[in-house]
Amino acid sequence: MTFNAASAVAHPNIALAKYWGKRDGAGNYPAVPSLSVTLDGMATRTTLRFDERLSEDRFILGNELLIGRPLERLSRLVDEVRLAAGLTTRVSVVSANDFPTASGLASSASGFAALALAAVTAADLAWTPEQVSNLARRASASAARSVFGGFARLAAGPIGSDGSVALAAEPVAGPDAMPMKVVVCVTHEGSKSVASTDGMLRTMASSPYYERWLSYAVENEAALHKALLSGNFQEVGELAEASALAMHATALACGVSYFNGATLEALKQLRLLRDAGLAVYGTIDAGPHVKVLVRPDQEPIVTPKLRAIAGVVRTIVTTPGGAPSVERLKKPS
Ligand code: 2P0
Repeated sequence: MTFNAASAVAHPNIALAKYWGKRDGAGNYPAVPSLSVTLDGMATRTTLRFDERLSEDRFILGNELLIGRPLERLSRLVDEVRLAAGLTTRVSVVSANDFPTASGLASSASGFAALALAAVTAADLAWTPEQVSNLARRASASAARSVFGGFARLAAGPIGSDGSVALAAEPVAGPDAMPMKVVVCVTHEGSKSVASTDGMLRTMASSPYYERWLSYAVENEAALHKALLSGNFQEVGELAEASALAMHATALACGVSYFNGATLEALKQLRLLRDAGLAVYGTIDAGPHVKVLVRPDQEPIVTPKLRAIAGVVRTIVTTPGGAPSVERLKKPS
């Protein structure tokens, strides 16, 4: 019996310039470019084993055995690896996040990045990070960015492709390029109300502001990219908050809402802290949590104020992080 197994650890990323919306047709290509920071301090660990005794793929996420659509989505990614490696063997996968799953804390980004890396390594494919990123993107576009550490960019996808054009994220700058802390304000411990893919598809189909979002997101990402490379923290923060607000306004206009009361309260507190002279900026993904960008020297002042906001359950202080890691596992003796 062959023994092919690998274990990967990947970190979530937070888009500073947001991806929201897909190209029409196959391939899961984003309609807009996005730019993210990968975070230390939160991780998904995934162990994958090709196992000839199995007749079906078996995935355990946390303590849950996956069935139905979530299982099919994971199996589809592994199918691409099997095809490339000439394998038909089913896999057993055990994956765990050390932070809430499917709640807007980018667990699909770290989850699919870790799965892609573990599957490619276990199958003995000598793929480049770009190939792994392209594989992860097809499952979940934000995952393409978590294949890289530091700051990473994912371009918009081609128009009218049948899905066969490769599109990977690209590293833009290392984790030390812009000193910052990202304080995650957790405002709810459960799952989010609308899955991101569904929220995106509804926004594309019925938001009156979607066309404007498409052009705005391109301008915002280009400006943010430039501000990052020139080391202008304030401009990066302002553009990141603007991207998140524009994305959520576009979604809200057709009834796709991710905010709760604490989300709005946290945004208000950020405005008050800025009025008091602190450089703090918020960003929100497909969930109610607010991630706050702050200069490292101001973080000890800001975090207690964030924790005191009504509805903030807890805070997680993170820094820009490194690329994922992977190890091939040896057969137990
Ligand atoms: C992002 N989000 O750029 C944006 C901002 C959430 C808000 O990418 O459909 O799980 O699997 O490609 O990547 C979340 O959506 O969506 C996301 P799919 P994904 O991080």
